[in-house]
Formats: sequence, structure tokens, C-alpha cells
Amino acid sequence: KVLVTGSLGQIGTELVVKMREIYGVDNIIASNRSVKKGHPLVEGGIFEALDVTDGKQFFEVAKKYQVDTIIHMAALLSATAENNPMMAWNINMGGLVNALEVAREMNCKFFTPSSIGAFGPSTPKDNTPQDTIQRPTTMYGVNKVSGELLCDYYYYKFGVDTRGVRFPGLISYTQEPGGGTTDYAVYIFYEALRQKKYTSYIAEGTYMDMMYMPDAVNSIIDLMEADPSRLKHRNAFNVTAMSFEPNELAAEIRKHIPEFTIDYKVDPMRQAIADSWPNSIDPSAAIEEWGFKAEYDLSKMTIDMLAKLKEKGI
Ligand code: VAH
Repeated sequence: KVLVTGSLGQIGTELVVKMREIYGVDNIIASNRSVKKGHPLVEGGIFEALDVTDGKQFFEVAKKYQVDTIIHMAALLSATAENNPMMAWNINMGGLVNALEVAREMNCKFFTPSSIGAFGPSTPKDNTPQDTIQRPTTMYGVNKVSGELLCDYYYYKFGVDTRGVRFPGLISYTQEPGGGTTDYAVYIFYEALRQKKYTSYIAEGTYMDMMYMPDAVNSIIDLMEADPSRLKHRNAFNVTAMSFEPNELAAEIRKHIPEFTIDYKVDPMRQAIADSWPNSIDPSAAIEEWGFKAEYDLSKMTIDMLAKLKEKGI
């Protein structure tokens, strides 16, 4: 039985659907701080209200279903965290400590994501290695590096089977992201269909790693099913599918919407966050240790995103 936190978030929404398909609806306990009555995910299976900063409630939900795996997705993303650093510390770290303590007490397998945000300005920017300096300059990055170290600690100290990936920017059409820096790469598709133009808050020439959500969801499942004896790393594996800058994404969209145009109104705070992150990271450890692979490149993702958003009536 798997407990997923943050189930109504950008990743959680698609992860719960996929895991219910694979492992059976009754084996997945979806949870979220807020429960949206009538939401397909809430109506489609087991769903619990859970504020991950409430350790007692966290333990009660895990105990109620005797879960053996915790997929901890509840967190604030980089831009929100930078605007509310102490709230971000409380949710991102307070929630993680509670999740790890429940996993320790109930001997659960454990996943939580890190991010390319766990790297900083002094990290090598191109083809960033799996093992390298991590001195992030954002609260989100501090949360992610601390989270990686804490998850490794629970593995070495308490034997909790913790595993994680450093996600790049994730692009999806089901649940819009909230409060990220890479989210321009999601909004651009909505605006391309609605207005045939997009004003990017990230400057042209700003390269960041990205991945399509189906690949991200599969990477979580593949890592959690991997043979633990092959894992030399735990928290957290570099994973990426592509790296692009806004103009390159615009050019790919223009192959399908020829009149699409992009212009720029840079947001200094989110630009500063993006500038502190790598241009591209090296996923070779994930490939070697658990067979990570991404099916979608920029061209394939663009085709699918536009088709799926049109189906949604965007
Ligand atoms: C963000 N989408 O922008 C998230 C993610 C690597 C980016 O962490 O904050």
C-alpha cells in the first residue's frame, strides 16, 4: 500500500493515476492538504486530507492503511519558496522530517524528489555531474540539498530505503504547475493556443533542463522498482530529457502554429533563480544504476502537448 502526499500537485496528479493503474486503485492512498470535492482523483479512489506539517495526522493516515511505501510530493516550488522562505522551510523541511519519521517507524520504502534547484552558481553549469558541489542560493535549493542529505542519513543511519531524483523543469497538461521558475515552458503552450503569442518572464538564451511529465512519472516508478543492490547513489539521481532556452521552444511551437510569436518581459527574481541553476545536467548515473530513459524529446513533447491541450479545449 502506497501513501502519496501532494496528490493534487503538478506531479502528484499524474503519478496517482498511473500508480492506481499499475498497482490497483485500492493500493494507492492519495492525500493532499486540501481535498477538492468532485475532483476525479478524489472521487476515483482512496483519498485522505493530510497536511504533511502535522506529524500526528501523518502517522495516523499511514497507520490506518498500514502503508509500506511513502511517495512524498508535497512541497512549495522555487518561486513561491523565494517569496515565502520561512513558510517554505516549515512545509518543505517540516513535511519531509515528518514523512521520514513515519517511514522509519513503519519501515516504509520512501521517495521524495530533489531538483536541479539543488545546484548553485558554483556548480559546473554544463553536463553537471551526479557528484559535484551543491551551494544553492535559493531557499528551495537549500531545502532540496538538505532533503537529499536527510534522506541519505535516514538510509545510512536507520536503514530506511530512501530514493530520489533531481527533477528538471516538468512540462504537463493535466494539472498546471504552481510557483515554479521553469513554468514558462508550460504556460507558453497555453498562450500559443489561446493568443498565438507568449511573453516570457525568463530571458532568451537561458538554458534549463526539462522533461515531459510521462517520463517523470515513469522515472519515479522505475527507480522505486529498481534492484537496490545496483544503487550506488540514493538521494538524488540527476534525470533529464532535454535542455532548451525559450527561443528554441518557441521555434518548435512555430512548426505547428506558424504565426506564434514570443517576446520577453524578464522577471528579475525568477531570472536570478534560473541563472543560478545548471544549463544541462548529466543523467548517466541514473542510466547505469536503474536504466533511466526518457521517451520524449522537444519535438515529440511539443506535438503531444499541443494535441492534448486542444483535446482539453484550450
Ligand atoms: C521549479 N518546476 O521551477 C520546479 C522545479 C527544476 C524546477 O524544481 O521550481
